[in-house]
Amino acid sequence: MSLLIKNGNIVTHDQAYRADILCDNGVITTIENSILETSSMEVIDAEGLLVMPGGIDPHTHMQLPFMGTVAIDDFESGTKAALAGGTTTIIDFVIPNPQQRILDAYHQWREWAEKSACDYSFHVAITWWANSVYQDMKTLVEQYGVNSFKHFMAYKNAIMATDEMMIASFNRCLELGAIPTVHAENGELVYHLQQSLLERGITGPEAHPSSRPPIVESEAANRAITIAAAIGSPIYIVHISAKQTVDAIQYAQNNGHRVYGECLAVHLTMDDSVYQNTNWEYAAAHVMSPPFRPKVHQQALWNGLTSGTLHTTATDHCAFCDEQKAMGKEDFTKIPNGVSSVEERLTLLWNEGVNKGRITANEFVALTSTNSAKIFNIYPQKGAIQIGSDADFVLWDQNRNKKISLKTQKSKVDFNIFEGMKVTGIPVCTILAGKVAYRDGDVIAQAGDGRYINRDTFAPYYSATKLKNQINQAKAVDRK
Ligand code: DUC
Ligand code: ZN
Ligand code: ZN
Ligand code: ZN
Repeated sequence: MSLLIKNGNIVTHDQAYRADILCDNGVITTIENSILETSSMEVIDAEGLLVMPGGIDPHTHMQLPFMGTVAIDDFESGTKAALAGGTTTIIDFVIPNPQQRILDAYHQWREWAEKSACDYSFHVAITWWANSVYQDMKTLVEQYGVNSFKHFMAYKNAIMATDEMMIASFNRCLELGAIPTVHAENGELVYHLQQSLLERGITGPEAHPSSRPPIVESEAANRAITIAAAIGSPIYIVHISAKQTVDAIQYAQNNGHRVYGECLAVHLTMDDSVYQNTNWEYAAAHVMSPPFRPKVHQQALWNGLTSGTLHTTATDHCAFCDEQKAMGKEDFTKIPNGVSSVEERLTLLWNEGVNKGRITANEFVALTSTNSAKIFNIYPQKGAIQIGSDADFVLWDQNRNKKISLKTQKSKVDFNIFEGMKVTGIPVCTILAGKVAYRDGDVIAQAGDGRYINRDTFAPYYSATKLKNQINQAKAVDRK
């Protein structure tokens, strides 16, 4: 059956116009002023609504085994929450245990993700280094459509990547046409600060931000950028939360380095006052890394987005219930890190961004969808409303109000850090591959409706670097 979306106001990253859209076999086949409906079409009247490309969340952790527990939203509940929030594609993370073959970990995650209700893809984390890792990276790129590898510069004694590992891996990424990404926090410093806080008897969640101050993030970002620059590789930095990091990225970009920056909807909307709450459960619910920051950093993130220094918004969705958070009751360093927001990202960005005049509706589309599709090389299959693009849409009512609440959320977590927040501008219908996946509070898509998305290599960067190397080599030969 084909799907006809009539009378909508189409908004993409660079256009806004009124047209009808016809979808067949999961892709867009016609975009015209007026398309005649026939009996073989399911028709959606989008009068008064914005029709935008479905959201792409480039950073989620569904059912992640982490810090002695497993994130509560699995690939079914987490992707249903995504659809309810207007997101149609997630890029999650395969995180191998150190010494685990990364190809084995990849297959494990693929199996877990078969129950996804929205489309999905994977970044693969480099948590150790050996010849098998070097080999498996090639297999992942060439046979499994992986074009990005993640490096955790934090989490010492667990998954932390050292400089030596990053140098080897960034080099390998460049050879393969993949992009390295980093969680930028100096893991040695975080460890040191955590121990000294504990030694002073400070054990509660209020210590969490003190153990991970902004300089811990900007130092690591600078170091990762330097390694990438020395190698000649682009780099993507996840969940930037601090002004100093935005400044470091801008400086590198001004010097010709291809640095991409991501920030989280939660960091844009919430500040560090949450850790001062004397209710342990409340403060612990907000423990994530990097932590929430003072307001001045939020402004720097918004400035980074509007100036083009930062490119994407994500969630780092990693949901833990109150009893999981309680694992750190005696020691804040044992509180599982992570918050839930895959369902709220778009509405938060609209409410705080578009409604407050910080970004335009076109920029909203770029920041929630198109830029991620371009950076991770799935544009215009995703992130676009073009003939041949996947028929993934969010139908947006910019005048509808909602109070965010645990009572209506799809996520399995047992609290909502945005409880009671009033927002204006919400998704009323989400369409995945030409089928209604969510409408008016109900998720219609089923487990398994999501498809795995292959991502191709970055030939242009690779060719440019290869060409530069060839020229340098030729020059070296000339000089001999
Ligand atoms: N930060 C979190 O808060 N959770 C998951 C992983 C991470 O880096
Ligand atoms: Zn991270
Ligand atoms: Zn993460
Ligand atoms: Zn509970």
